[in-house]
Amino acid sequence: MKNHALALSLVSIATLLAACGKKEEAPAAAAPAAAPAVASAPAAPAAPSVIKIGHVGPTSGQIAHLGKDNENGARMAIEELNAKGLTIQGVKVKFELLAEDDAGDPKQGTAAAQKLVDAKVHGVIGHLNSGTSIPASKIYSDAGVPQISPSATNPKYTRQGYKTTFRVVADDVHLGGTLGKYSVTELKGKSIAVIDDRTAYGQGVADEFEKGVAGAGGKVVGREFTTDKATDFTAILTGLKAKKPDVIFFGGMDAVAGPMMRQMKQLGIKAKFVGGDGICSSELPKLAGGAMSDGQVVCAEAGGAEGEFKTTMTKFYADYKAKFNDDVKVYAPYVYDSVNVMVAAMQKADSADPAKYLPELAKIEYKGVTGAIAFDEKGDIKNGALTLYTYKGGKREQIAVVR
Ligand code: ABU
Repeated sequence: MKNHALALSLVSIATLLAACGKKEEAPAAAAPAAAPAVASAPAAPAAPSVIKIGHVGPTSGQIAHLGKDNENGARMAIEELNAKGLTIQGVKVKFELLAEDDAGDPKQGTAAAQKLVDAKVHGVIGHLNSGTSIPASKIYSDAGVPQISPSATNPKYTRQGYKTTFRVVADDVHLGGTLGKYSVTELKGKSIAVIDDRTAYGQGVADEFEKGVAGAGGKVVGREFTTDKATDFTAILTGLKAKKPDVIFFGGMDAVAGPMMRQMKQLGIKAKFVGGDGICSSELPKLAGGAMSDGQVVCAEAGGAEGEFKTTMTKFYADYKAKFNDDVKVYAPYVYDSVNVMVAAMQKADSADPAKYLPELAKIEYKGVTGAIAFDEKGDIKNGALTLYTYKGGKREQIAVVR
């Protein structure tokens, strides 16, 4: 009898909502209400008026400049979305950015992820690093919270079987493999040395680089490692110098690559310096302190704009400079696109409920400022691009976009 009355109450609420032109909300919202009278039933909220989007990156520590760049990209997207006055289920929504700092540290990364889950975020953009994105992805997966990384390139990130895990850039198989082949076929490297920082990203991309070199018939004459916090590379560089490398690949970030280049110069090592997206920032010349000669560095961003997207990317760079009085470091446009693609999925689902918009995100076809975004079955961007760069006169200069 009690159950029957409750069932009637639910039907009545659903009828009222239908008459108001609103979608039925989950029974969980209505079930505790015992009052059978339609007139006294509170209107179930059709959509949250505030949609919380988490962002995590290292905004402190050695690569804080990269973390802040990513966070700025998220801020730009959120501010623009709020200015548009979007609605979900007929209700005007406001997007709120919950920005967390993980300092690029795996433990702080999982703590930040748990904090965002506890805050009931509707989705997360991040983290910046592979070493933080990978352990955090389990926390988001367990909570059913969609996560899009704009920059974590270790392949494992999307290969754990989580349905909540997405990335808008190419992975290290593509990145390291392409740079390995390029070092042999285009840079004509005959004696190639490899250094990595032992992080999930640095070691992984260096391994893929080595495979690319071997596949192109090249020779790796030495492999050394350091850490992502090291400042003195004299011992490993001196050891490698004896092997006369004409190319040195570094798997790591720009904050370590800059001082390493300075010490290469001090030791008289004139080899080409090749690296992945972690070194490929607008900040590298400053970090290298004048130790970089024109054309010496070749690096790759794990994305790239071609055709119509050259215009949108160029405009983003200009808008970013106008807003923050600073240059894009690497991944701000990819963060901007990540936020927008997540919100586009919410709009398609007409819901910010992760369970409802996740299927839309998985099959979305979205045109961002960086290019066309659609995901494969793992959550990786389909047909991801790379942009090869060098530096001349202290400025990053594009060589080519490759797929
Ligand atoms: N992809 C370079 C920097 C971020 C990371 O994968 O660790």
